[in-house]
Amino acid sequence: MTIVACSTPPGTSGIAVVRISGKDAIKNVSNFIKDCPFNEKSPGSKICLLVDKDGLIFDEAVVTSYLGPNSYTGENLVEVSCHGNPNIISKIIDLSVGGGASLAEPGEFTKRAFLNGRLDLSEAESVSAIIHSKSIAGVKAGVKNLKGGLSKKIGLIKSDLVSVVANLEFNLDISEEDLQPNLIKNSKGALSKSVETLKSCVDAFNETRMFQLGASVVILGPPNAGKSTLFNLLVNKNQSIVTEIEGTTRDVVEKNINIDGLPILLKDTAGIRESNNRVEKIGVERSLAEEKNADLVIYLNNAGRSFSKDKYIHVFNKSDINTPDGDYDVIISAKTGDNIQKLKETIYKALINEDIEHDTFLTSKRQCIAVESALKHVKDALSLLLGGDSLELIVEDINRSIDFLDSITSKTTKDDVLDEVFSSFCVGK
Ligand SMILES: Nc1nc2c(ncn2[C@@H]2O[C@H](COP(=O)(O)OP(=O)(O)OP(=O)(O)O)[C@@H](O)[C@H]2O)c(=O)[nH]1
Ligand SMILES: [Mg+2]
Repeated sequence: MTIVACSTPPGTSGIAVVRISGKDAIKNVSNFIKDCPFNEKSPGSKICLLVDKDGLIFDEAVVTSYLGPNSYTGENLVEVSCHGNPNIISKIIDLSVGGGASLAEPGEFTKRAFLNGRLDLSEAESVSAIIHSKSIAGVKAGVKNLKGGLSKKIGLIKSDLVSVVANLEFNLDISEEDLQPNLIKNSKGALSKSVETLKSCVDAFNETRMFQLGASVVILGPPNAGKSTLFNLLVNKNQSIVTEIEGTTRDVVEKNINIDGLPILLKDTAGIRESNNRVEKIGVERSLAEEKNADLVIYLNNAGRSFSKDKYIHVFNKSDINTPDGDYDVIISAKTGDNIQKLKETIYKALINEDIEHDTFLTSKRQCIAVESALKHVKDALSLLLGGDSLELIVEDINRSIDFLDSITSKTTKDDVLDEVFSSFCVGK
C-alpha cells in the first residue's frame, strides 16, 4: 500500500515536505507532476511543476525520488518539497489519495523502515528521541543510537552472555570433578561484568530522560520566602507576581529554562502554611502535589524541615538582610542576585550525576524495562552460580536475560510492542 503525509509541521512555512512511500509511489506522483521525469529506473531530484486534475499548475516544487531499498522506508519513496502553504499541501495530499494512496498513520514511515530491515527497533526509537528531545545533549544521544550505538553495546553484552551459556552447556552432563578448569571462575567474571554494564545503562537512563524531556524543578517554601523573586530571576523575566503580602502566589507558575544545556521546567508555587482562606488552601494543595512529582525541589528558608537528600536543595534566601537560621546547601539573595551561579551549579549537580558513564543511552522506557529485566536475570544467574546451584538453572536465567536484550533491538517483535513504539511518532515520520 502506498502512503502519503506531510512531514513538516502544520501551518504556513517557507517550504513543506510531503512524502509518498510504497511500491506505486512514483506512479502515484505522476498524477500531479507535469511531465513526470521519474520512473523506476531514474530516481533523483528535479524541479517540477505540480498540476491539478485539470492540468492547471498550482506550485513549483523540488521533487526527489528514491528507489527501494535505497530509501528511508526501504521502498520507493518520493519527497515533494513544495511551498509551505496549507492549501498547496492539502492539494498534493488529495491528489495523491485520489491516485490510490492512503493517509499515513503516525510513525508509519519509520515503521516501514523497521519492517523493511532499514533500522532495528532501538534505532527506530532513537528517531522519535531525536525529534522530541528538548536539548542538544538529548539529540546527540538519539543520533548516537540511530547510528547503532545502543545496538552495538547490547550486542557486546549479549555475546558475552551467549559465550557463558555455550561454555556452561558444554559442561552440563559432566560430573563436577571433570568440569572445564576455570569454568566457574570465568563465568562469574563474565556475569559480574555484564551486571555492571547493564546497571550503568539503567543508571544513565534517568539522566538521558532529563536531557530529552526536561527535568521538573519546583520552588517551595513558606510564604514571603522570596520564591517568586527567585523564579523571576531564574527565568529572566518578571513573570510571577511579587509583593510583600504573604500568600501572593496561588497558581503554579511555570517556565522552561536551561541550565548548562539541561532543559528544566521551573515552577513557582504558593507558600506553604495553614490557611483558612479557601483559595490559598487550594494553592497550598497544588504546591504539595508539585513537590511529590518533582525531580528536584528547591526549598527556600525552612531550616526546620528535614528532607531526603537526593530530591531537595536547601536554600537560604534574603542573605542581604538576614543571616541563616540553620544548615543550608546554598545561601542566596534573590533580590541582589548574590550566589545565583552557585545555586545553578547545585541544581545541575543534583539532577545530573557526572560520575555516571554517558557512553550509552537508553532512549525509551521500553528499552529501560528490558534492560532492568535482563539485569535481574543475570543477577539471579550470578547468585545461583555463587551458591553452587545446578548449571541448568543458571543457563535458564542467562537465556531469559538474552531474550530481554534481544527485545531491545529485535527485528521480529510482537505487534503490540511495535504499535506502542510507533504511536509516539508524529504523522509524516
Ligand atoms: N531583601 C530581600 N528581599 C527579598 C528577597 N527575595 C524576595 N524579597 C522580598 O520579599 C517579599 C516576598 O517576595 P516573594 O518573591 O513574593 O515571596 P514568595 O515566597 O513568592 O511569597 P508567596 O507567593 O506569598 O508565597 C517581596 O517584598 C520581595 O521583594 C531577597 O533576597 N532580599
Ligand atoms: Mg510567590
